[in-house]
Amino acid sequence: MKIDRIELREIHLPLVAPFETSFGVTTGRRIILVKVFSEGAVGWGECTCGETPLYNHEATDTAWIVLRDFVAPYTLGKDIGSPDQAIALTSPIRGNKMARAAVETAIWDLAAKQQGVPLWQLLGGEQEEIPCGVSLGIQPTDAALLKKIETELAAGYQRIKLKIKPGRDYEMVKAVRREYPDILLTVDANSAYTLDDADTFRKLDEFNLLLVEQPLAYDDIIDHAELQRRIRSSICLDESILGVDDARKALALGACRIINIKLGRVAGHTEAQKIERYCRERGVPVWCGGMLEAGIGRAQNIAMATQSGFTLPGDVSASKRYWTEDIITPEVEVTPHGTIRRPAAPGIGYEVNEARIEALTVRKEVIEER
Ligand code: OSB
Ligand code: MG
Repeated sequence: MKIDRIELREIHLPLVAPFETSFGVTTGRRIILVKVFSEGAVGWGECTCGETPLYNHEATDTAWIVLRDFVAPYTLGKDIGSPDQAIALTSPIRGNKMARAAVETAIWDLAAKQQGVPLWQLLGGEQEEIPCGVSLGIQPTDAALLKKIETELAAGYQRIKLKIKPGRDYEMVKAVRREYPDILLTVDANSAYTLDDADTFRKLDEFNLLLVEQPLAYDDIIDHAELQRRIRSSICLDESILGVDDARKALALGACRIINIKLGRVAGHTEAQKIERYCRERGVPVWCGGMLEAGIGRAQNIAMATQSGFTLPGDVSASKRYWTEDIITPEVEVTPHGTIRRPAAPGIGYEVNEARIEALTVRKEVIEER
Protein backbone atom coordinates (compact mmCIF):
# COMPACT_ATOMS: atom_id res chain seq x y z
CA MET A 1 0.00 0.00 0.00
CA LYS A 2 0.93 3.65 -0.42
CA ILE A 3 -0.47 6.48 1.68
CA ASP A 4 -1.49 9.27 -0.70
CA ARG A 5 -3.16 11.71 1.69
CA ILE A 6 -2.98 12.48 5.41
CA GLU A 7 -5.53 14.68 7.17
CA LEU A 8 -4.75 16.23 10.52
CA ARG A 9 -7.45 17.65 12.72
CA GLU A 10 -7.39 19.17 16.15
CA ILE A 11 -10.57 18.65 18.14
CA HIS A 12 -11.54 20.18 21.48
CA LEU A 13 -13.39 17.92 23.87
CA PRO A 14 -14.22 18.88 27.46
CA LEU A 15 -13.78 16.15 30.11
CA VAL A 16 -16.84 15.33 32.23
CA ALA A 17 -14.66 15.95 35.32
CA PRO A 18 -11.22 17.52 35.82
CA PHE A 19 -8.35 15.00 36.02
CA GLU A 20 -5.52 15.85 38.44
CA THR A 21 -2.12 14.19 38.46
CA SER A 22 1.14 15.11 40.17
CA PHE A 23 1.96 17.26 37.12
CA GLY A 24 -1.27 19.21 36.79
CA VAL A 25 -5.01 19.39 36.17
CA THR A 26 -6.69 18.67 32.81
CA THR A 27 -10.21 19.99 32.29
CA GLY A 28 -10.53 19.43 28.56
CA ARG A 29 -8.57 17.81 25.80
CA ARG A 30 -7.02 19.23 22.64
CA ILE A 31 -6.61 16.08 20.59
CA ILE A 32 -4.99 15.57 17.19
CA LEU A 33 -6.72 13.01 14.98
CA VAL A 34 -5.05 11.53 11.93
CA LYS A 35 -6.85 10.10 8.91
CA VAL A 36 -4.73 8.26 6.33
CA PHE A 37 -5.90 7.43 2.81
CA SER A 38 -4.78 4.69 0.43
CA GLU A 39 -6.56 3.67 -2.76
CA GLY A 40 -9.99 4.59 -1.43
CA ALA A 41 -9.46 3.00 2.00
CA VAL A 42 -9.01 5.08 5.16
CA GLY A 43 -7.55 4.54 8.62
CA TRP A 44 -7.78 6.56 11.83
CA GLY A 45 -5.24 7.26 14.53
CA GLU A 46 -5.18 9.52 17.59
CA CYS A 47 -2.14 11.35 18.91
CA THR A 48 -1.95 10.55 22.64
CA CYS A 49 0.16 13.50 23.77
CA GLY A 50 -1.11 15.91 26.38
CA GLU A 51 -1.73 19.62 25.89
CA THR A 52 1.47 20.41 27.83
CA PRO A 53 4.96 18.84 27.75
CA LEU A 54 4.64 17.65 31.36
CA TYR A 55 4.00 13.88 31.07
CA ASN A 56 6.70 13.69 28.40
CA HIS A 57 8.22 16.17 25.95
CA GLU A 58 5.34 16.03 23.47
CA ALA A 59 2.36 18.41 23.44
CA THR A 60 -0.53 19.10 21.07
CA ASP A 61 1.07 22.08 19.32
CA THR A 62 4.53 20.55 18.93
CA ALA A 63 3.09 17.22 17.78
CA TRP A 64 1.07 19.06 15.13
CA ILE A 65 4.25 20.51 13.64
CA VAL A 66 6.14 17.23 13.83
CA LEU A 67 3.21 15.41 12.17
CA ARG A 68 2.77 18.00 9.42
CA ASP A 69 6.40 18.74 8.62
CA PHE A 70 8.12 15.41 9.30
CA VAL A 71 5.91 12.35 9.94
CA ALA A 72 3.60 13.03 6.98
CA PRO A 73 6.35 13.78 4.41
CA TYR A 74 8.36 10.71 5.49
CA THR A 75 5.25 8.55 5.06
CA LEU A 76 3.47 9.81 1.95
CA GLY A 77 4.00 7.87 -1.27
CA LYS A 78 6.26 5.21 0.25
CA ASP A 79 5.68 1.52 -0.41
CA ILE A 80 4.41 -0.21 2.72
CA GLY A 81 4.27 -3.98 2.32
CA SER A 82 2.57 -4.62 5.65
CA PRO A 83 1.64 -2.35 8.57
CA ASP A 84 4.58 -3.52 10.68
CA GLN A 85 6.83 -1.76 8.14
CA ALA A 86 5.16 1.63 8.68
CA ILE A 87 7.12 2.76 11.73
CA ALA A 88 10.49 2.41 9.95
CA LEU A 89 9.50 5.20 7.55
CA THR A 90 9.68 7.75 10.35
CA SER A 91 12.65 6.22 12.19
CA PRO A 92 14.97 9.17 11.35
CA ILE A 93 12.85 11.25 13.76
CA ARG A 94 14.25 11.31 17.29
CA GLY A 95 11.70 11.12 20.09
CA ASN A 96 8.21 12.38 19.19
CA LYS A 97 6.91 8.83 19.35
CA MET A 98 3.34 9.89 20.05
CA ALA A 99 3.29 11.88 16.81
CA ARG A 100 4.83 8.93 14.94
CA ALA A 101 2.39 6.50 16.57
CA ALA A 102 -0.62 8.56 15.49
CA VAL A 103 0.18 7.77 11.85
CA GLU A 104 1.47 4.25 12.52
CA THR A 105 -1.70 3.20 14.33
CA ALA A 106 -3.84 4.78 11.59
CA ILE A 107 -1.98 2.66 9.03
CA TRP A 108 -2.71 -0.48 11.09
CA ASP A 109 -6.42 0.45 11.09
CA LEU A 110 -6.31 1.02 7.34
CA ALA A 111 -4.56 -2.31 6.70
CA ALA A 112 -7.10 -4.20 8.82
CA LYS A 113 -9.97 -2.51 6.98
CA GLN A 114 -8.40 -3.36 3.60
CA GLN A 115 -8.22 -7.00 4.66
CA GLY A 116 -11.74 -6.90 6.12
CA VAL A 117 -10.61 -8.09 9.55
CA PRO A 118 -10.74 -6.52 13.03
CA LEU A 119 -7.48 -4.87 14.05
CA TRP A 120 -7.18 -7.11 17.12
CA GLN A 121 -7.11 -10.11 14.78
CA LEU A 122 -4.45 -8.59 12.55
CA LEU A 123 -2.37 -7.97 15.69
CA GLY A 124 -2.79 -11.60 16.77
CA GLY A 125 -4.98 -10.78 19.77
CA GLU A 126 -6.51 -13.77 21.51
CA GLN A 127 -8.50 -12.40 24.44
CA GLU A 128 -12.23 -12.04 23.77
CA GLU A 129 -12.58 -9.46 26.52
CA ILE A 130 -10.00 -7.31 28.22
CA PRO A 131 -9.88 -6.71 31.99
CA CYS A 132 -10.48 -3.08 32.96
CA GLY A 133 -9.52 -0.79 35.79
CA VAL A 134 -9.91 2.93 36.36
CA SER A 135 -7.37 5.65 37.01
CA LEU A 136 -8.67 8.15 39.55
CA GLY A 137 -7.21 11.63 39.59
CA ILE A 138 -6.22 13.32 42.83
CA GLN A 139 -9.41 14.39 44.65
CA PRO A 140 -9.80 17.41 46.94
CA THR A 141 -10.59 15.18 49.94
CA ASP A 142 -10.36 11.53 50.96
CA ALA A 143 -14.15 11.48 51.30
CA ALA A 144 -14.54 12.53 47.65
CA LEU A 145 -12.06 9.83 46.63
CA LEU A 146 -13.90 7.12 48.59
CA LYS A 147 -17.15 8.14 46.91
CA LYS A 148 -15.55 7.79 43.45
CA ILE A 149 -14.15 4.38 44.31
CA GLU A 150 -17.58 3.21 45.45
CA THR A 151 -19.08 4.28 42.11
CA GLU A 152 -16.39 2.59 40.01
CA LEU A 153 -16.50 -0.68 41.95
CA ALA A 154 -20.29 -0.72 41.58
CA ALA A 155 -19.79 -0.35 37.82
CA GLY A 156 -17.70 -3.55 37.91
CA TYR A 157 -14.15 -2.24 37.43
CA GLN A 158 -11.58 -4.81 38.54
CA ARG A 159 -8.83 -2.52 39.75
CA ILE A 160 -8.55 0.98 41.22
CA LYS A 161 -5.53 3.17 40.53
CA LEU A 162 -4.92 6.22 42.70
CA LYS A 163 -2.84 9.13 41.57
CA ILE A 164 -0.47 10.18 44.35
CA LYS A 165 1.89 13.09 44.96
CA PRO A 166 3.92 14.25 47.96
CA GLY A 167 1.44 15.17 50.68
CA ARG A 168 -1.31 13.04 49.13
CA ASP A 169 0.08 9.54 49.56
CA TYR A 170 0.37 7.46 52.75
CA GLU A 171 -2.65 8.78 54.67
CA MET A 172 -4.82 8.79 51.56
CA VAL A 173 -3.98 5.20 50.63
CA LYS A 174 -4.50 4.20 54.26
CA ALA A 175 -8.00 5.69 54.21
CA VAL A 176 -8.81 3.75 51.04
CA ARG A 177 -7.43 0.46 52.39
CA ARG A 178 -9.45 0.89 55.59
CA GLU A 179 -12.67 0.96 53.54
CA TYR A 180 -11.58 -1.56 50.92
CA PRO A 181 -9.11 -4.08 52.38
CA ASP A 182 -9.32 -6.56 49.50
CA ILE A 183 -9.63 -4.70 46.17
CA LEU A 184 -6.86 -4.68 43.57
CA LEU A 185 -5.26 -1.32 44.32
CA THR A 186 -2.38 0.52 42.65
CA VAL A 187 -0.81 3.98 42.89
CA ASP A 188 0.72 6.17 40.17
CA ALA A 189 3.14 8.97 41.08
CA ASN A 190 3.99 10.20 37.57
CA SER A 191 7.61 10.77 38.62
CA ALA A 192 6.83 13.03 41.58
CA TYR A 193 9.40 11.52 43.98
CA THR A 194 13.13 10.90 44.35
CA LEU A 195 15.15 8.21 46.05
CA ASP A 196 15.13 10.43 49.16
CA ASP A 197 11.44 9.47 49.48
CA ALA A 198 12.19 5.74 49.71
CA ASP A 199 10.70 5.65 53.21
CA THR A 200 7.32 6.77 51.87
CA PHE A 201 7.30 3.78 49.54
CA ARG A 202 8.52 1.42 52.26
CA LYS A 203 5.53 2.55 54.32
CA LEU A 204 3.17 1.99 51.38
CA ASP A 205 4.27 -1.69 51.43
CA GLU A 206 1.84 -2.03 54.33
CA PHE A 207 -1.12 -1.77 51.91
CA ASN A 208 -0.50 -4.78 49.67
CA LEU A 209 -0.51 -2.72 46.49
CA LEU A 210 -0.58 -4.63 43.21
CA LEU A 211 2.04 -2.20 41.91
CA VAL A 212 3.57 1.24 42.34
CA GLU A 213 3.68 3.08 39.01
CA GLN A 214 6.56 5.36 37.98
CA PRO A 215 7.54 6.72 41.40
CA LEU A 216 10.82 8.32 40.25
CA ALA A 217 12.14 10.37 37.32
CA TYR A 218 10.59 9.93 33.88
CA ASP A 219 13.95 9.08 32.31
CA ASP A 220 15.41 6.95 35.08
CA ILE A 221 15.92 3.23 35.56
CA ILE A 222 18.95 3.25 37.87
CA ASP A 223 17.26 4.81 40.90
CA HIS A 224 14.14 2.73 40.27
CA ALA A 225 16.32 -0.39 40.53
CA GLU A 226 17.64 0.85 43.87
CA LEU A 227 14.11 1.62 45.10
CA GLN A 228 12.85 -1.80 43.93
CA ARG A 229 15.58 -3.42 46.06
CA ARG A 230 14.34 -1.48 49.10
CA ILE A 231 10.58 -2.14 48.84
CA ARG A 232 8.33 -5.20 48.68
CA SER A 233 5.68 -3.79 46.31
CA SER A 234 6.37 -4.28 42.62
CA ILE A 235 7.41 -1.21 40.67
CA CYS A 236 5.69 -0.76 37.31
CA LEU A 237 7.34 1.58 34.83
CA ASP A 238 5.32 3.86 32.56
CA GLU A 239 7.20 7.02 31.48
CA SER A 240 10.63 5.31 31.46
CA ILE A 241 9.74 2.64 28.88
CA LEU A 242 9.90 3.95 25.30
CA GLY A 243 10.56 0.66 23.57
CA VAL A 244 11.56 -2.98 23.93
CA ASP A 245 15.21 -2.04 24.56
CA ASP A 246 14.16 0.03 27.57
CA ALA A 247 12.05 -2.89 28.81
CA ARG A 248 15.00 -5.26 28.44
CA LYS A 249 17.36 -2.92 30.31
CA ALA A 250 14.87 -2.08 33.07
CA LEU A 251 14.12 -5.76 33.71
CA ALA A 252 17.82 -6.67 33.61
CA LEU A 253 18.57 -4.01 36.21
CA GLY A 254 15.61 -4.99 38.39
CA ALA A 255 14.08 -1.51 37.99
CA CYS A 256 10.55 -2.93 37.71
CA ARG A 257 8.58 -6.19 37.70
CA ILE A 258 5.61 -5.00 35.64
CA ILE A 259 5.31 -2.76 32.56
CA ASN A 260 2.58 -0.35 31.49
CA ILE A 261 2.41 -0.27 27.68
CA LYS A 262 1.04 2.87 26.05
CA LEU A 263 0.77 2.83 22.28
CA GLY A 264 1.82 6.43 21.78
CA ARG A 265 4.73 6.40 24.20
CA VAL A 266 6.32 3.40 22.45
CA ALA A 267 5.63 4.64 18.87
CA GLY A 268 2.73 2.36 18.01
CA HIS A 269 1.58 -1.22 17.60
CA THR A 270 4.77 -2.72 16.18
CA GLU A 271 6.92 -1.69 19.15
CA ALA A 272 4.11 -2.48 21.61
CA GLN A 273 4.03 -6.01 20.21
CA LYS A 274 7.77 -6.36 20.75
CA ILE A 275 7.44 -5.34 24.41
CA GLU A 276 4.40 -7.56 24.95
CA ARG A 277 6.25 -10.54 23.51
CA TYR A 278 9.51 -9.86 25.35
CA CYS A 279 7.63 -9.65 28.64
CA ARG A 280 5.29 -12.60 27.97
CA GLU A 281 8.24 -14.89 27.20
CA ARG A 282 9.74 -13.96 30.57
CA GLY A 283 6.58 -14.11 32.65
CA VAL A 284 6.51 -10.33 33.19
CA PRO A 285 2.92 -8.99 33.30
CA VAL A 286 2.01 -6.02 31.14
CA TRP A 287 -1.12 -3.89 31.00
CA CYS A 288 -2.56 -1.21 28.76
CA GLY A 289 -2.14 2.36 30.01
CA GLY A 290 -4.27 5.32 29.03
CA MET A 291 -3.76 8.99 28.10
CA LEU A 292 -7.35 10.26 28.44
CA GLU A 293 -7.93 9.19 24.86
CA ALA A 294 -11.10 9.84 22.91
CA GLY A 295 -12.76 6.95 21.11
CA ILE A 296 -10.23 6.39 18.34
CA GLY A 297 -7.28 6.09 20.73
CA ARG A 298 -9.43 4.03 23.09
CA ALA A 299 -10.37 1.60 20.28
CA GLN A 300 -6.70 1.29 19.30
CA ASN A 301 -5.90 0.47 22.95
CA ILE A 302 -8.62 -2.19 23.09
CA ALA A 303 -7.22 -3.91 19.99
CA MET A 304 -3.72 -3.88 21.50
CA ALA A 305 -4.88 -5.19 24.87
CA THR A 306 -6.42 -8.35 23.35
CA GLN A 307 -2.88 -9.72 23.00
CA SER A 308 -2.31 -12.47 25.51
CA GLY A 309 0.45 -10.82 27.55
CA PHE A 310 -1.97 -8.13 28.72
CA THR A 311 -2.98 -10.02 31.84
CA LEU A 312 -3.49 -7.20 34.36
CA PRO A 313 -6.49 -4.83 34.26
CA GLY A 314 -5.60 -1.72 32.26
CA ASP A 315 -6.59 1.96 32.31
CA VAL A 316 -9.02 1.49 29.42
CA SER A 317 -12.49 2.32 30.66
CA ALA A 318 -15.90 3.36 29.36
CA SER A 319 -16.35 6.42 27.11
CA LYS A 320 -18.88 7.93 29.48
CA ARG A 321 -16.29 8.27 32.25
CA TYR A 322 -14.57 10.91 30.09
CA TRP A 323 -17.04 12.42 27.62
CA THR A 324 -20.69 13.43 27.41
CA GLU A 325 -20.52 12.06 23.87
CA ASP A 326 -17.60 10.17 22.33
CA ILE A 327 -16.39 10.42 18.71
CA ILE A 328 -17.11 6.75 17.90
CA THR A 329 -20.24 4.61 17.80
CA PRO A 330 -21.10 2.55 19.63
CA GLU A 331 -19.36 4.15 22.60
CA VAL A 332 -16.97 1.96 24.61
CA GLU A 333 -18.91 0.17 27.34
CA VAL A 334 -17.80 -1.99 30.21
CA THR A 335 -19.51 -5.26 31.19
CA PRO A 336 -20.85 -5.69 34.74
CA HIS A 337 -17.78 -7.86 35.46
CA GLY A 338 -15.37 -5.08 34.46
CA THR A 339 -14.29 -6.05 30.97
CA ILE A 340 -14.53 -4.62 27.47
CA ARG A 341 -15.48 -7.06 24.73
CA ARG A 342 -13.45 -6.91 21.55
CA PRO A 343 -15.42 -5.51 18.59
CA ALA A 344 -16.34 -7.62 15.56
CA ALA A 345 -16.15 -5.02 12.78
CA PRO A 346 -13.05 -4.50 10.60
CA GLY A 347 -10.23 -2.17 11.64
CA ILE A 348 -10.56 -0.48 15.03
CA GLY A 349 -14.06 -1.98 15.07
CA TYR A 350 -16.03 1.14 15.98
CA GLU A 351 -17.61 3.58 13.58
CA VAL A 352 -15.93 6.98 13.52
CA ASN A 353 -18.54 9.71 14.00
CA GLU A 354 -17.28 12.10 11.34
CA ALA A 355 -20.12 14.57 11.79
CA ARG A 356 -19.26 14.94 15.48
CA ILE A 357 -15.56 15.24 14.68
CA GLU A 358 -16.31 17.94 12.11
CA ALA A 359 -18.30 19.86 14.72
CA LEU A 360 -15.44 19.59 17.25
CA THR A 361 -12.66 20.51 14.80
CA VAL A 362 -10.76 23.75 15.46
CA ARG A 363 -8.11 23.29 12.78
CA LYS A 364 -7.54 20.98 9.87
CA GLU A 365 -4.70 20.46 7.46
CA VAL A 366 -4.35 18.13 4.48
CA ILE A 367 -0.92 16.89 3.41
CA GLU A 368 -0.62 15.16 0.07
CA GLU A 369 2.16 13.55 -1.88
CA ARG A 370 4.06 16.17 -3.78
O1 OSB B 1 0.37 8.15 33.96
O2 OSB B 1 -1.09 6.75 33.37
C1 OSB B 1 -0.71 7.92 33.44
C2 OSB B 1 -3.42 10.29 32.14
C3 OSB B 1 -2.64 11.25 31.53
C4 OSB B 1 -1.29 11.14 31.58
C5 OSB B 1 -0.68 10.06 32.23
C6 OSB B 1 -1.46 9.08 32.82
C7 OSB B 1 -2.84 9.22 32.80
C8 OSB B 1 -3.76 8.30 33.46
C9 OSB B 1 -5.16 8.24 32.92
O3 OSB B 1 -3.49 7.67 34.45
C10 OSB B 1 -5.47 6.99 32.24
C11 OSB B 1 -6.79 7.09 31.50
O4 OSB B 1 -7.83 6.94 32.14
O5 OSB B 1 -6.76 7.33 30.28
MG1 MG C 1 1.21 6.32 34.63
